[in-house]
Amino acid sequence: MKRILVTGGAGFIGANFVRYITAHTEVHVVVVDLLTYAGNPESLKGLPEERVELRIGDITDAKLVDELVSSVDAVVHFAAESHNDNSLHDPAPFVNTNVIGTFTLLEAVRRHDVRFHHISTDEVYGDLELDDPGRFTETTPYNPSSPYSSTKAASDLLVRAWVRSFGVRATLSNCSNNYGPYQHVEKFIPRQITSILNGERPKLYGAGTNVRDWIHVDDHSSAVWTILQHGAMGRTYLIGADGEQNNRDVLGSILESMGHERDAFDMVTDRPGHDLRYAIDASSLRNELGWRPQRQDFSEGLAQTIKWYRENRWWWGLLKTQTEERYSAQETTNARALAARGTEQ
Ligand code: NAD
Ligand code: TDX
Repeated sequence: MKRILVTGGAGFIGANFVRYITAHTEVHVVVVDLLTYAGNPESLKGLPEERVELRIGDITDAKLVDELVSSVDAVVHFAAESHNDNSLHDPAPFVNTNVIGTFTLLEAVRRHDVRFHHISTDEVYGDLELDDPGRFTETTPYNPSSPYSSTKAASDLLVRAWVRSFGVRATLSNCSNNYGPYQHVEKFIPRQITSILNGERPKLYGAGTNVRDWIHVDDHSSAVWTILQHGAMGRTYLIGADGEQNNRDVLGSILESMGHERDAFDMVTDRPGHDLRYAIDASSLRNELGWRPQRQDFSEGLAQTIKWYRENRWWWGLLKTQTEERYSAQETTNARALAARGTEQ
């Protein structure tokens, strides 16, 4: 593999993956990114120009996608609308980018017989009960809850169908919740860190008992690179690092390591349809491909992430104001939606 196309490479995980590839391989990377509210070319700052090329464009643009795909050995597909809260307020871009965008890429890789790796989420499996001893595996039935996760599920199924029907050389991975540098401040961990840095109280949805399975973004990158090199065609791999914690505990740790009381937060209206618990069994990836996470010390990863946001206000300062304005508007709509649901029952 000499030259790869990374879709969504100016987003959180995509940019970290491009950084990982640049540091650990000789591969030349072409990034295609629409630079939506979530994309930031500054996230690729400092990378060697002769190794990393940014093309601003839409993955639903079939002509552009065809041109880009025809010039590479593999495509790693991160581009997506990725935030559950936004999908509850305006699902249209989720259907467009996540479903039509993936379809457009699949048609191009089919035409040019190019290797494809599809990035997806554990949310396609729905949620687990808090007291369920089980975890998601590659054979757990799909049962997505939100417009976001249902469009990701749809995109996964398209990839599987293109493998089966057309022999497209593709692999898929479904990863748990990522954290690390360059994550948009709309997401849980950076939202809380940046609120505290701004002297504002963090906001916990509902009782904060919902569980997420946290993985450092560098471990996601190494897993994807392993699958790209050694994955079996048509296979789905689950990526996770045994990092289950409830939101209240994560927020307590953030507050504590920033010098505040663990309970110095506000409880706010819950997310409608809020998934209870995600948990990944990544044993296929470990046993079959020999992958191991290297960043499992959550306290250390969190401390480094807090340090990054503390030192890089230039990257998130403007985004923060816009994001909190959007959240204020969404909170009113959520409260109405929950109240309406209550009266129906
Ligand atoms: P992100 O929102 O930070 O980045 C998405 C990127 O895609 C942005 O740069 C955006 O500009 C770009 N994009 C959006 N629409 C586009 C379009 N039509 N054409 C071209 N580019 C477009 O998302 P992220 O958190 O980095 O997630 C990346 C991928 O990983 C997604 O597919 C997501 O479903 C998946 N994933 C995320 C997590 C997580 O915890 N964040 C976990 C598992 C899987
Ligand atoms: O302010 C908040 N308060 C809060 O309690 C925010 C933004 C979130 N939460 C809760 C909701 C979730 O239980 O924190 C948890 C994590 O929330 P998000 O960061 O929005 O992530 P989640 O909804 O779990 O989805 C993430 O992981 C799977 C990514 O955003 C998805 O792209 C990925 O597929």
